[in-house]
Amino acid sequence: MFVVATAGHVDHGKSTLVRALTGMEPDRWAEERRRGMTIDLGFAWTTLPSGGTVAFVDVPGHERFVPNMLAGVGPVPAALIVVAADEGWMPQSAEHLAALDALGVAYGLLAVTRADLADPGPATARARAEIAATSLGAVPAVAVSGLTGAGLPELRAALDRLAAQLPAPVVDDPVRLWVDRSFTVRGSGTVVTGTLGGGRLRVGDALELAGADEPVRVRGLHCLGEARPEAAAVARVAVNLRGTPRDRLGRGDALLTPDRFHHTDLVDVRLAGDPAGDLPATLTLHVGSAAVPVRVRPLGPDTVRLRLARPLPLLVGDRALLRDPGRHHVNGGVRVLDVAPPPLGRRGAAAARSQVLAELNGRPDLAGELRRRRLVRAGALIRMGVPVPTGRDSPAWAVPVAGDWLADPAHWRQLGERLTEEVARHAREHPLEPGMPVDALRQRLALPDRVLVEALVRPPLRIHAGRVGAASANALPEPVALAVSRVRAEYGDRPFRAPEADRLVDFGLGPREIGAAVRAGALLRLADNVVLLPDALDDAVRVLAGLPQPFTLSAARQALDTTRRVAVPLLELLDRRGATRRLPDDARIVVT
Ligand SMILES: Nc1nc2c(ncn2[C@@H]2O[C@H](COP(=O)(O)OP(=O)(O)OP(=O)(O)O)[C@@H](O)[C@H]2O)c(=O)[nH]1
Ligand SMILES: [Mg+2]
Repeated sequence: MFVVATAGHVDHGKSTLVRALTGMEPDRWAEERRRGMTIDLGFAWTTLPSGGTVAFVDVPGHERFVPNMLAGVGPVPAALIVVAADEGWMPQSAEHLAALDALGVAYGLLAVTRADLADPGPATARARAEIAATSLGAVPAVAVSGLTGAGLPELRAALDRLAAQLPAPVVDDPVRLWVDRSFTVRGSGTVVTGTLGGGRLRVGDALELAGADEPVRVRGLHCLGEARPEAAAVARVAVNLRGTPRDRLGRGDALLTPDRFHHTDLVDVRLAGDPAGDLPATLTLHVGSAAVPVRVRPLGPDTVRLRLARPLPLLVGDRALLRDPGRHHVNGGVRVLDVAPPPLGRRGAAAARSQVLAELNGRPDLAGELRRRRLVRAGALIRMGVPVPTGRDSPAWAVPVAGDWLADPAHWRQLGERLTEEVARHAREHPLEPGMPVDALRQRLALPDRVLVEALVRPPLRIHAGRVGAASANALPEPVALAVSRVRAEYGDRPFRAPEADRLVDFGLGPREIGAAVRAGALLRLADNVVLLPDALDDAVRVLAGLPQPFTLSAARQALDTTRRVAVPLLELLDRRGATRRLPDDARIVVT
């Protein structure tokens, strides 16, 4: 199927022509038929000589209804421009053409209608000249009469040729169906219609709807009045939604493949039209079938930041249009450069941003995004419309550094260096701690995710017990090593005597130092403030094994030449380690 939108001044014969081509009535409303004027979008379709189908989105020409016209042409890539032979080029001919141009519509046809009333020559010449200067370029022209039917076969043939020129739709693309109508069908519930420009819809699909917490389900699908299990782009579709109240959505909403779009209310765009400095502070942004008020902040000569009154699912590269509703003026098209732009807080940030934007062209550019964002999730980029290659063909810098995080290679290297510095600094400032806590590092490096810290740790650094330190974390900090060596010097020949609390203080062994020494295996802690040199355990077993078995606590104390303060916890430790066993009468034996 191929979809084409009409365009042209009021009363120039658009609806009459669609009616003559399709036999269907595009003016759906009684009021439209009473007034002989299109107010809202109309839909009709027919089979072309080739056997293909063309669906028309018929738009109103009256200047009051330009927003409706824009909702109709927004999602449609081809236009049938209608000019009346007897009236020629008129204001809304120009405004509609400006809109098509702003949206970058590249495929079209000119139909000069009411050719039974006047010579179509002058109107044709003028219209072709106007159209040639736009994104449509040179278009074929056909003189027709909706009244007599003259020229209709030629027009049908021209529509067939136009259809053959259109680029093939990408049916693997995610779905972004801009809703142009919503209504209720008795017994079925809410139905929305739209032009499916890419992707595929199936009955049963779950789709995302901005502002809804839950996905909406496709209960039924119709294409051109026929029920279908599935519809692939390009197609006019009517989607019956399960359990979605009619007032939950309408024109300007979009049904989306879940998790594939970023809803944004802030975009940086390039202007093709009025210069940034000439734009009023508030305008209306038209994109797809949506029309949203925006605040305009000029950044460069042809770049602006737009703050949208409500978020839209926009992608890098999207074309949209700015219009001043008060002045009936299409200010021009815009091309979306960034759907997640950085805040402009600092002084000079706007100027710097304008330089960045000057380099962008709206074509998704993964390497550039990584350079600018430095660290970003692949999923986030995909939702912005920047494809991320996967599999064997992807370049090394497009492979996630952790989870689905992608990093600019230079930035990642720098982060690795900073991590090493931070760990070294932490070791200097907290010599007794066994490394820097991962979360403290995460904050220090302003990283959004702990897995990034983990991925940055390289030998000789390592993560142990939630901290990042040197792999040789067993090495003692210098002051503690000194204290331990003094213990050894003083107690080496009486290994079962533990220094009293005040001696520990003399040595400089407070609770933290003792903790560090114990973790490093330089001291053995039997109880609070009761420490021995680590070889004491093996020595004790040897001494105790020399005693008549079983032996009492008092015999052990004497043999070890120590006090109860040491003997009691020492024997308990040996019990726990299975070196000794305590018998029911409290005597012990050495387990051999
Ligand atoms: N003689 C003659 N009259 C025509 C022709 N086409 C349209 N008309 C008449 O022109 C008037 C306007 O036609 P429409 O088809 O409603 O025009 P339109 O472009 O759809 O108008 P809007 O939707 O309001 O913008 C009607 O009275 C039609 O009967 C034609 O080819 N020949
Ligand atoms: Mg009409």
